[in-house]
Amino acid sequence: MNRRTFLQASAIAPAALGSTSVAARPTSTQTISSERPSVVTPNGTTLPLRDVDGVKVGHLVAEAVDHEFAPGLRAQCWGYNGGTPGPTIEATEGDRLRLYVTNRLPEPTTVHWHGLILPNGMDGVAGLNQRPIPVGETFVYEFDLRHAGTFMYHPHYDEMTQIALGMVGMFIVHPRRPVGPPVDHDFALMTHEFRLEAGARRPDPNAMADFNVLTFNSRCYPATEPLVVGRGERVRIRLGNLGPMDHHPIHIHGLAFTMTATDGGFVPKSAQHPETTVLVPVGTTRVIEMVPTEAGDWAMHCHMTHHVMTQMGHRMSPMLGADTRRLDRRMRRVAPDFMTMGQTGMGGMDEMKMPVPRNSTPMRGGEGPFGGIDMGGMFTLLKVREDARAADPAGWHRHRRGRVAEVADPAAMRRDGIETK
Ligand SMILES: [Cu+2]
Repeated sequence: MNRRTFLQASAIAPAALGSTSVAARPTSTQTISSERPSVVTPNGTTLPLRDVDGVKVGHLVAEAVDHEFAPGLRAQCWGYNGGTPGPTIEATEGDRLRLYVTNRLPEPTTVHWHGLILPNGMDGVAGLNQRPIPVGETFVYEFDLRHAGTFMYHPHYDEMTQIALGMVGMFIVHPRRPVGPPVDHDFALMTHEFRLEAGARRPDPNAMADFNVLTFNSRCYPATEPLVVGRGERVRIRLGNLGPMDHHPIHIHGLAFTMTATDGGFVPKSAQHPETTVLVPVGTTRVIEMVPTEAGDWAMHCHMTHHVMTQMGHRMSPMLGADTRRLDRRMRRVAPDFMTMGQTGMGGMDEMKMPVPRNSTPMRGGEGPFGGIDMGGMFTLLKVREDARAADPAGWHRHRRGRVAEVADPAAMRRDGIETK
């Protein structure tokens, strides 16, 4: 495979995205072992690796990418091989890797292989371990994968700018001999955050707080591809956080999971405990495993409430509980469409479909089976189906009769002694 076919292969996925109806397709181009599933990177790709005399050879191209976070929200980001995050690197303990890195950015870069134990000269810290890769130049990294785990990669030159614009990726090294029970699904999800002013074309790399585009694999809900799995199947989700500033407590509904590994290694069975939320601090990976027992559409999201909104303006006065009728009457004399918002909460915002500035999607989530889902940002869906292979990723769970919360029956309320007056 020459460089052009590499680039074509990696360019397919970003172009095809942007809608939740895109099937959660397998992204790996190589079968590493017949017993285990390849890692699926929702909304992402896997780096093609070519065997050359026993060495696995890959090519990363650091470059600007025209990126869509969600329908209606695009930005000029930086990434690898046409996308942010970059392609997931997937190999096996004991492999020797030769990774070429071409720099098509307007400034130097390097790649640091986060969590991997390597010869010092392969560690990628500009100035410390190597000279930076000049603009237009290709450097080569070559090392043995001595240990298995869930790692990441990112630049270690002008980290603030390059990481803030999206230059991150996952690096997965499967163990030679399986650790723990075999899984049926293996997903990789990177949390990230950007500051993108409404209407702006480029994320602000100087932001330190008030990030307003919170993402899984650089997508905001509803553009995050759902994770479709079978009831009773064993599921592994590898979470990685290379965001600039924020740690993310990732919560999954409908099940409990255990953390089986970090980027430091595998967690001994005796130290694993059940959780429903896992904190993924900046600069770490957290691998969780679970066996969903309940079919349904289960929310998976960061539990920081401001991280499940997209481009919400936070610099507004709190209106909750305010009586604004007189204010509204007076304001309408000069501005007939005037309307204050938030007096009863912000829940209806999503459904008002108010005009928004160009290239922005404040708060907007997606359309669910029961109406609007008012969460955007770092939100995705774990769809647990009886038959995951036959399931339509865009479809919704079919509820059994009487198994959905509904308006209460007055006779039943009387019977149960419930009074609402
Ligand atoms: Cu968060």
